[in-house]
Amino acid sequence: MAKRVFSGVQPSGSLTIGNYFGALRNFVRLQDEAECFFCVVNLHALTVPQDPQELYQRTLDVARLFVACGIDPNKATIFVQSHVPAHSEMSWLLECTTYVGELRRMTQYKDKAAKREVVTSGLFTYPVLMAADILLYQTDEVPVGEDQKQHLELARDIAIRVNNRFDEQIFKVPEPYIPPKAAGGRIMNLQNPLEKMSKSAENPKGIITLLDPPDVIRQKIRSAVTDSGREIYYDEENKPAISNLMVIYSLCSGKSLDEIRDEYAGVGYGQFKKDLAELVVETLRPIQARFEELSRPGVIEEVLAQGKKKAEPIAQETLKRFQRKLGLLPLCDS
Ligand code: AQP
Repeated sequence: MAKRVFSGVQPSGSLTIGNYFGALRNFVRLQDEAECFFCVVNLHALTVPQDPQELYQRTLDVARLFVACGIDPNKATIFVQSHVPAHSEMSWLLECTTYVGELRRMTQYKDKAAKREVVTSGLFTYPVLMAADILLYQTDEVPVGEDQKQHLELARDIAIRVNNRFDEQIFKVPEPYIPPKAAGGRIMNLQNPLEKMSKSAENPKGIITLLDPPDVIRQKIRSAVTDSGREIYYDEENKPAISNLMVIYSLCSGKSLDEIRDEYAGVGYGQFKKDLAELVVETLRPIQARFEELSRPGVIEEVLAQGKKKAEPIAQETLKRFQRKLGLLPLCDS
């Protein structure tokens, strides 16, 4: 049987090239070799305040971008998290098997909580909802960027704990698929190369979104910070800004980091940035064109309705099985 793949993306902002290279591009590759479930995780986005109209629109836009980036709804199941209530139900059951100490160790929680005055309990328990998303589908592999590694380890720990408790496999123990940093696993912010490029970043100059117009992309790359010196070579520690731009160049062009270093020996940052901007524009051009086509009313809504139909029975089966194991009384007709 083909392996099963699950991954999700939050509609918490306009998707960035970090989301694309770290996650979406691998989703496209995996759809030909696995049974794939790709979810717009709108419940996760609620862990921080969202404008309702924007959340609604972004949920549709993330689904459109899935397809625009090359995910084929005839090969992979694309759906919205809140359309399958089993995610919320499973999350509660797993919260009751997860320790507060485990959640306190999550670095993403610590980072996000440190930036806010008010922290919701949803932000704290977010990794449990993510575990529920993954475990409901008996997932073999989860393609994610490096920032999600710790959450995935927690999902594995929860699955192992539940399986051990009942001495049988209630959940498959999922494996992560995380590209190395130089292959897109962690694209950094253009204004602060020590920080991850995040779609919810406060300063839009530091991120390139998949829907940025060409001139905006050119401007953002032109004003990207660089390191001292004018040589172009990959050195994450001493030249984090240029190393990040080289990774983006490599991912857009297919050239290795060594080839790029040789090509730009003695050329300087200005020309390198100009060429990089054109490469990014050309990489995003077909995605943006396809996105426009998918904006016709009803098109993506139909994809999502079909996706829910395929996802829900699988999620329900796992949920029911776990509920029975826990001693929850079933309805007499279920
Ligand atoms: N900078 C990045 N480089 C590589 N991969 C990345 N991902 C996110 N940022 C980068 C990967 O994209 C997928 C979807 O992410 P998510 O929506 O679940 O949330 P996130 O990881 O918190 O992504 P953001 O963009 O940073 O969102 P906000 O700003 O809302 O927190 C994941 O596989 C992630 O690893």
